[in-house]
Amino acid sequence: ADLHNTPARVAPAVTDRAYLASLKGVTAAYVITAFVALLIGVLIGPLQALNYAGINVYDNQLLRLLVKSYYQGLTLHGVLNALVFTQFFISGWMLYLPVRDLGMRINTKFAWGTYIVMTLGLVLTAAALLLNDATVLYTLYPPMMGTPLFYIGASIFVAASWGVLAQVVYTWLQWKRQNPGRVTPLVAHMSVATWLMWFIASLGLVAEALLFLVPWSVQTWLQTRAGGPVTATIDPLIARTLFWWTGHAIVYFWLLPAYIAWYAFLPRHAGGRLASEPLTRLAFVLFLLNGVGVGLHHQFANPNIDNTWKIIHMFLTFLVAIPSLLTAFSVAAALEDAARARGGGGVVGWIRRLPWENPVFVGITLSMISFIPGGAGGIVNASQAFAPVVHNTAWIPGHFHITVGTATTMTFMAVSFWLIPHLLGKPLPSPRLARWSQWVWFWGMILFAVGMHWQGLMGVPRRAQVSAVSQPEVYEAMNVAVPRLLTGISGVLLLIGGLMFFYVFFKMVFSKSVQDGENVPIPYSPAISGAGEDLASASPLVRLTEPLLALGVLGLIIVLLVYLPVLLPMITNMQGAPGWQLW
Ligand code: HAS
Ligand code: HEM
Ligand code: CU
Repeated sequence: ADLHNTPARVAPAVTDRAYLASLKGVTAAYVITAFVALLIGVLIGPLQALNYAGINVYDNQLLRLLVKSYYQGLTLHGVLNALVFTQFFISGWMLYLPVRDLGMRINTKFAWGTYIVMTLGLVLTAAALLLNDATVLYTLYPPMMGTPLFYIGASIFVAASWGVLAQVVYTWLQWKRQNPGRVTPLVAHMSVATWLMWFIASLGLVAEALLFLVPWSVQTWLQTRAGGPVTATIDPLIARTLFWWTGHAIVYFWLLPAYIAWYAFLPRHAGGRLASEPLTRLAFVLFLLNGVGVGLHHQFANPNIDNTWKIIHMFLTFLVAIPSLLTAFSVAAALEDAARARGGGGVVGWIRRLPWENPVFVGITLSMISFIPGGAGGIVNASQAFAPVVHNTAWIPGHFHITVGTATTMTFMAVSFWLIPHLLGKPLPSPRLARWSQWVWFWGMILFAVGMHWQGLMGVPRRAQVSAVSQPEVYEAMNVAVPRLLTGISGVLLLIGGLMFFYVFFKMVFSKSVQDGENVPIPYSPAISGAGEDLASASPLVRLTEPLLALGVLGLIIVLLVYLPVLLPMITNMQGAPGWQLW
């Protein structure tokens, strides 16, 4: 078979309209809940940017009614943006896509049930946060301690993601049974690989919560209520290590769903073709194999971990940059192919021929451009030689606002510009404003990144209310007037860009349905090099990347190999610490 120039896929038609409406409904529920969380999280961000501009707004009485401290705000910001927004969006996006891609029928009652459980987890967690009972930051670092409600809510929240995961993997296995010898279609392949990666990744956090956080907080709570001495303790090092088992890989749980949009759909928005389906499958499999066992790069500064293991995790981190470099090559090739098809020429002149009038294209492409320095900064962070310079400084928030704040967030924003019309039949109200929101957000994040990376290099710490230190001259003496100014301006730009986006988004959501959503098709891209349909005639790479379950088992074995030698000495030498409530 000629695998070149595979025509664009069309999702198998669904004839049962009531079923389709229910499937789309639950997806839309996930996506809309995600953006409500992001709205609240994003409103807090500029206050923090002002802090890093030397302006303290936390003494304001009105604000004090809402957040008691800088750290309560920071916890809400981290949890709502990085944990809640992402997981809700991804659960909708990566449930809907593989189901449509495979043309399978799922039990939508189960899907709605999972949504309800996830929302319940969110409500419990949010209640604890808003009551200032869990100001422990989104990394949940013990011995800072929240109430049991918080940890139980968070556990329910993560468990609900397993519900979606199970439904997708089960549906895929069913499809495999009904279609023996067929190659899994690309989007389904990417989705299943991502969910399996998340399963392996989440084990660390689940172990941390069930074995340590929940028992410790419940015991402390009971002992406090009994008025007796509090003897419950926790080992902070074990907790951190289990956290980063999940905590690094979670960034790929945020990134890979965006990669799905970059690989499978962006070329279509740009009027071009995906470079290679087999290579795309390889990238996702590399994340499945190597995405999780690298978490020690967050713990270079932690004592009592053998440096050999820190170095091994460092090298494995460098290896896991490879599938992202593959992605950079692939998406750049796809865009160049698209621009040349539209008559573009020159070494870089073709860039002007891309569809810069299309808000979906603009948001996704700007998010990719910002991810180039974001990813490069990640490699700096991972280098044991540089880490001591940047660790725990403002450099780090600089790094992750041009990864999760753009590659993930902007991509999801831009996706919503076609996804909501597709799901709900409500057209995008103002493409112009939508486009502008992405440009303003992009420049906001770029300025933010410059300001924060710069401040970090000058030694300004992260997670510090630097605008309220008792000796302001210490901060003044750090020579950061310019980056402080840039950070402050970026906060204002991001507020404006964010409000523009939310205006468009909610105007769309609250408008009347005026079209059949299926008239806005899922924008599958054709491929220059396809994967084919039959496994028997497929290339060795396609055959190698097909058995995702087996590859997932291999991925889990790798994680155990690089984590058990780190965890075992900790478990045999537990050091208990009592809980603290600081703010
Ligand atoms: Fe990171 C800390 C290392 C990627 C998020 N990271 C964080 C934290 C977050 C985060 C939230 O090694 C803070 C955690 C905390 O609170 O303490 N990170 C890496 C490395 C990568 C990486 C090596 N991070 C991400 C992604 C994130 C994310 C993705 C979210 C989505 N990170 C670290 C380390 C730390 C860290 C240390 C701890 C620091 C410390 O000291 O505490 C890599 O995966 C990056 C690989 C990416 C690339 C870029 C490829 C570029 C592409 C775009 C191409 C675009 C084109 C556009 C071609 C190599 C794919 C063309 C367009 C045209 C118009 C032509
Ligand atoms: C932390 C600003 C949007 C995720 C921070 C910090 C600032 C900031 C200044 C550092 C605070 C500190 O270290 O003390 C902003 C602004 C935003 C924005 C101005 C846009 C309006 C986002 C988005 C995400 C995000 C969209 C993710 C989806 C985080 C996370 C932290 C953080 C995870 C770390 C919290 C912690 O250290 O515990 N943000 N942010 N932010 N931000 Fe944002
Ligand atoms: Cu990491």
